[in-house]
Amino acid sequence: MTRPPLSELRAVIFDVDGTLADTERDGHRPAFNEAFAAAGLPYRWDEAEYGTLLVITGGSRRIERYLRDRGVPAPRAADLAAELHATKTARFVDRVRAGLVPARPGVAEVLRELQAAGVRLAVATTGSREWVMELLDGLFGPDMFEVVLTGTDVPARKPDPAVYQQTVCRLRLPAECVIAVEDSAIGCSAAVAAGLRCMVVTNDYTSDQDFSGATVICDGFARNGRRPLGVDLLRAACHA
Ligand code: XBP
Ligand code: MG
Repeated sequence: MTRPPLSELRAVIFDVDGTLADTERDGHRPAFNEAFAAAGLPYRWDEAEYGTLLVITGGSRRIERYLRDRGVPAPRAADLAAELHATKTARFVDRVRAGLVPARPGVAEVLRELQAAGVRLAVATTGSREWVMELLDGLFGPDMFEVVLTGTDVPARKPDPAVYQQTVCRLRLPAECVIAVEDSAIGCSAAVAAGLRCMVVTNDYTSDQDFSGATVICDGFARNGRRPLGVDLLRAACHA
């Protein structure tokens, strides 16, 4: 899709899991495993298997699919998944409060740089509201993001574009003035389907994915002492 060049970048919408914070491998994954253990279930997701399960967005849906694949019948799988996910969420919040879920290196500097340049900041995530606000407030302070929409707030999770469409709507800006920052192909598809440009900042779980819809792809916000990605790069992305 060819988009007209921008005269001005007005807002950036960030994904959370894998983008603003390193949540998945050492945050959500152990919390899921603690929930299985607390329920007396034998399931444990190791790092590699968890990576394959990330194609199913939404923790409750992820558990439900896993249970279905192991022969648990549909209604029981849905109920059990909801129960397990409630425990998982509580365990994940414990990890957040204990400071075990870090921001990605360099991302706080990028946020501050954008804020200082007058660019509005928002969040569009598939994660659940019960933990998202606590994590964002703890990592970046309570006033960093003007709009935060979560998987709890929308009828369908990424790659459905709903969370991006609603975030753009809340910002009251045309999509052409906004760029999304994502870590995964699923998230990038959601942003592009909402009419947004998308910068992808990959991580270990996503570096091999197909980002054909992305405007810019990089592998970190800051590395080897180099200046973090900031306003200049995001502006360049908008003109690509
Ligand atoms: C994130 C997700 C979430 C998290 C777990 O995707 O799919 O399900 O893995 O959080 P994205 P919950 O980064 O594309 O938004 O357990 O709260 O769903
Ligand atoms: Mg993500």
